[in-house]
Order: sequence, then structure tokens, then C-alpha cells
Amino acid sequence: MFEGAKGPGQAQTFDGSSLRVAIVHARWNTSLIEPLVEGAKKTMLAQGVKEANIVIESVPGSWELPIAVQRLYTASQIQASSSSSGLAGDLLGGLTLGRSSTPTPGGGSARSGTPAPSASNGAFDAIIAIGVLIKGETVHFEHIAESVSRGLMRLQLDFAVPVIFGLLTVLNEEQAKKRAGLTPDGHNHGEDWGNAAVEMGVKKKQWA
Ligand code: DLZ
Repeated sequence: MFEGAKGPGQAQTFDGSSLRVAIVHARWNTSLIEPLVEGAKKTMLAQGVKEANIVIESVPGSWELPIAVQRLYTASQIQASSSSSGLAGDLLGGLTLGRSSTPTPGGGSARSGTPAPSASNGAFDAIIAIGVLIKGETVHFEHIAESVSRGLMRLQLDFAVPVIFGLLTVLNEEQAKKRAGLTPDGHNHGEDWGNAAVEMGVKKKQWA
């Protein structure tokens, strides 16, 4: 039976146990962002990514996603090389990349402040950038969507690290709810982004 052309096809699983992944999310439209972040996290954990190796950071809005991806990835590279050379400490003013953060009920995310057990210090194997742009809410929707998309693609190619495109660009809030899995007929796209991060993180290592 034909089940529709949309979606990433047959589910595939990969061993994510050696991966280190960052999620960077906008706080704009927080009630939609939260389930997307949780969905991404859930599918990564299901494929063996250690919670301690999932770093979550937030930025005000989608516009800020590319710079956050750039800084986080660069910081993780510096941290990886400093830990292999025996240098200790945070290199980028308070950016404690070996620690995980948890989304707070009211929105955004808060650092746990506790060193995550068995967190690795390698550079990120994949970064998921999550934002929700609703056309009806911003007159510069197309401008932000286009610029952020181009910025994320550029970073992915320049850094040779998978940057998973978790930017929902929708016409209205109802469409966004559906894609965040908040309607009965909806599907949480964050789950697909988590799967994509694991697959691409594993393949990036294979293709190195
Ligand atoms: C300003 C703005 C507007 C109107 N709408 C959204 C939106 O729907 N989704 C989103 O992620 N961010 C929005 N922003 C905020 C911008 O992305 C950005 O954070 C601010 O313009 C500050 O640079």
C-alpha cells in the first residue's frame, strides 16, 4: 500500500554511543520549540547517544542560530584539542561544553551546573539548529528564513560537520503545532532531526 511520499523513508538505526551532539534552539515560540527539542533528544537517546554527550544551548530567536552554531562548534574543537594536549579549563568565557543543559518548563534552557558523568570532550559530531518561524508573525519571515538557511548550510560545509536543519518555516501556528506533534494528526519533526543527527554523525566518522 502506498503510504505517502513524505518523510525520511524506512526507519534506520545507528549506534550513537560514541557521538557528541549539540542542540542549539531559539526561544522565540518556546511552547513549540520545547517538544521539538525533546523529540530530538528522545530519538538520539534511543540510539545510544549518552545524555552527558548532548549539549543544549539556547539563543533568543532563529536569526541567532548560525552564530551560535559557529561559536559552539569552534569552542568544542578548541576544547577537544586542549584536552588532548592536557590543558584544562573553559576557553570561551563560561561555555562549559562538557555539561548538559535541560529545558525548563517555562521555556529556554537552564544549565544543570553539574559536570555530566562520562561526558566526552571531542568536537561535536553533529549540531541540530532548531527554530520556528511563523509567517503571520513576522514581516521579515522570508528574509530571516533565507538568511538562516544559507548560514547553516555554509557552516555545515565550511566546518565539514553535519548541521541538521531544524528550522520550521510555517504559514501559521496550526501548521507549527502539527509539525511539533501537538495535534492528533501531527508528527514531531524533532524526532526526525534527532535521527538525522545520529545517522550523519556516524557517517561523518565513517567518511573521515
Ligand atoms: C523578531 C522575530 C519575529 C518577529 N519572529 C520570529 C519568529 O517567528 N521566530 C523566531 O525564531 N524569531 C523571531 N524573531 C526574532 C529574531 O529571530 C531575532 O531573534 C531578533 O530579530 C533579534 O536579532
